[in-house]
Amino acid sequence: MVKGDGPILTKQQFAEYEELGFLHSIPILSQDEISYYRAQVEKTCQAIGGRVTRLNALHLFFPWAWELSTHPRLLDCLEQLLGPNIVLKSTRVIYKYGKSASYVGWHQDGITERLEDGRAPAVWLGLTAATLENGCLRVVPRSHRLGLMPHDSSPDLEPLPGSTSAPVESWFQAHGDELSERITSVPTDSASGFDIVMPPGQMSIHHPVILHGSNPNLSNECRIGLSASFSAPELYHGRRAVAWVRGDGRRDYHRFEVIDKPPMATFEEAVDAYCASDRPILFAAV
Ligand SMILES: O=C(O)CCC(=O)C(=O)O
Repeated sequence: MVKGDGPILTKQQFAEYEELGFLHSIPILSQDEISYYRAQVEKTCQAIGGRVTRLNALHLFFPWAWELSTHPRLLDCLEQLLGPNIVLKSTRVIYKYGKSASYVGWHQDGITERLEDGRAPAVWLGLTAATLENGCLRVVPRSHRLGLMPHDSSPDLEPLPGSTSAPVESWFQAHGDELSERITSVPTDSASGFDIVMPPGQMSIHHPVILHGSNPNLSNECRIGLSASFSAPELYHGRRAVAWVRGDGRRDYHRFEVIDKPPMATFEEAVDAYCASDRPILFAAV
């Protein structure tokens, strides 16, 4: 597995992750890489059907998406937080059109697997700038200390024991232009949110219990980012196969199926396979 040439997190950044529950502004992509991956996203969205706003699991179909999600510099950072072995559990490309009402409600990623360990973070890597106006990722600093909270469930998510939130009858009726599959009903004082403003090519890392979301895009330009969830292998207890993206640790020791090679498909084959799969595709309202 290829190793990058940094960036290396400082002691202070470790302490910040522990204390605040997130890190940001970590430079990952060069200008050429930003242009290349952005062009791949645009081409993929067009091929899949035009005004696509959220695509899950592209890394299992498209070689470019695997490369982006396993960029050596990105994995170098994670290795420092997670240890030598890393699995990639899921990815989402979120494409927020200019002047679009789509937003991501406050949620905690860890709710899906009931995971509260900081060695199962998610990253957000921008292919455009992330600004206040275009609805950058927002987090509530230190909220990872609050533990998991009741979430209004997505259709495949059991409520937390003791949760009083009513089941949502129709996800789209209830949440309109909501892009997230997990939304908490905890009233979050928006003033307590920290806006992760970053130039293109930079990355943030957030703890699985931190409350986060993002606002609609009020600007004229699109906002594009990759969100990807990783973990140390011993923390993963899900049923889906996961990609083993770094480390030589024993793979047969775990209960889950391991994918250890990037997809080899041509672009056209990947589009066909993706469209034929059960992956949800969200289209933006016109
Ligand atoms: O891209 C965004 O605005 C939010 C991404 C996010 O919250 C997630 O993928 O869990």
